[in-house]
Amino acid sequence: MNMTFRWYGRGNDTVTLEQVKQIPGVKGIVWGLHQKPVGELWEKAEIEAEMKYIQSYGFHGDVVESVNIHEAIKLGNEDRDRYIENYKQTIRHLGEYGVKVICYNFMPIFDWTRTDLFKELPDGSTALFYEKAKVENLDPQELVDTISSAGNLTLPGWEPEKMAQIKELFAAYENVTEDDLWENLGYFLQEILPVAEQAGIKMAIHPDDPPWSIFGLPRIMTGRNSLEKLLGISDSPSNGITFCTGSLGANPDNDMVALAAEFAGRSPFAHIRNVKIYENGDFIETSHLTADGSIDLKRVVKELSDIQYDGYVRPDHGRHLWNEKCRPGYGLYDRALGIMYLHGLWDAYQS
Ligand code: DNO
Repeated sequence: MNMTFRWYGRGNDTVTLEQVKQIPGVKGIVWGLHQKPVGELWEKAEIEAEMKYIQSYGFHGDVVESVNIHEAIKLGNEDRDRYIENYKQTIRHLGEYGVKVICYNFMPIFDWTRTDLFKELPDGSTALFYEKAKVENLDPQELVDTISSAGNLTLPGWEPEKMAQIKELFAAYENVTEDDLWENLGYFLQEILPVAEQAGIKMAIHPDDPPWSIFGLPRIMTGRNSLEKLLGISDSPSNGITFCTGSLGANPDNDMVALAAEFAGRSPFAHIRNVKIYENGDFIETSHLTADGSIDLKRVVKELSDIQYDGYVRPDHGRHLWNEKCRPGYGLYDRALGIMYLHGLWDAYQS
C-alpha cells in the first residue's frame, strides 16, 4: 500500500506540502494541472515544474488525477481524434517524468455530484452530502438555468468552461445511450492503451459518482458488471481501475468487500473512504471509521492486505473539522485521520 495525498498545487490548495510531510507514512502526492483547460496538451515544462516541486519535499509524483477527457471523445464527435492525439502526447510526456498511473473518468458533463458541500454531521463537523430527491426532481433545463444565471448550485468537479456551454452539451447528449458511451470508451482505450503501455503508465478509470444516471445523462461505470466489461475491452496491463469505495459504495447493491476481492488486483490506484447511506437513498461522507458509515472499510483493507496490495492509495475525501476552511472534501485534518486509520488497519493485518 503506497499511501498518497491529493494536492491541488501551489496557490490552488489551502494545504501545503510542509503540512502533508507531517502525516506519517505518506509517500506521494497525487497531482494534476488543474488550471489547464480540458483537452489541451500537457507540456513537458509544466510537468517538470510540478514534479520537481513535489519531489523537493521527498514525495513521489507517480499518480496524476486526472487527465480529463474532452466531451468530444465521450460523445464520439468527429473532432475526437484531435483530442485523442493530445491525450496520447500527454501520456508520453507524463511517462518521461516517471508518472506511473493516470486516473480518469468517463462521466458525461459532470464529475462527482453532491447537493450540499457542508452538511452538518451530529458531531458538528461538516461533509459532502447527496440528496437523491433533490437531484431527481431537478429538470436539467432548470439546472442549466440555475447554473448559468446565479451559479448558486455549486457542485465540485465541474469545469467552468464546460458550464458556459452547458445547454449545448445537454443537447449533444440527448440521443447518446449507454451503449454509445461504451463504444466511445472502447475507441478511446484502443487508441491510447498501446501508448500508455509504452510509456510505462497504467490508466485507472474512476467509477461514476454517484454510480447511477443523473439528469438523464448516461453513466456506465456503476458497479461490478461495468468493471468486468471495462476489463474486457482490453487485456492490456495498462487498462485498470481506480478502486473508489466511496463512489461505488453509495449504491448499497455494490458490495465493496466482494468487489475489492475481485478487482483490487486490476486497480493500480484506490480511493478509500466511507459513506453513510440513508434509507431514502441520500448519502453523506463520514469519517473513515468503519462504524461511522455503511461500508466495511476494515474488511476492504483486509482484502488489500491479503493480496499484498502494492498500488497507490489515498484517503480520498474527508469531513471539514475544527473550523478548517478548505476545498470541499479536501481539507488536511480528516484526511490525515483517515490515513492513520488505514495505516492502522494495514499494519494490524500485516503483522
Ligand atoms: C473526487 C474525485 C473525482 C475524481 C475524478 C477522476 O473527489 O474522486 O473528482 O478525481 O472523477 O477523474
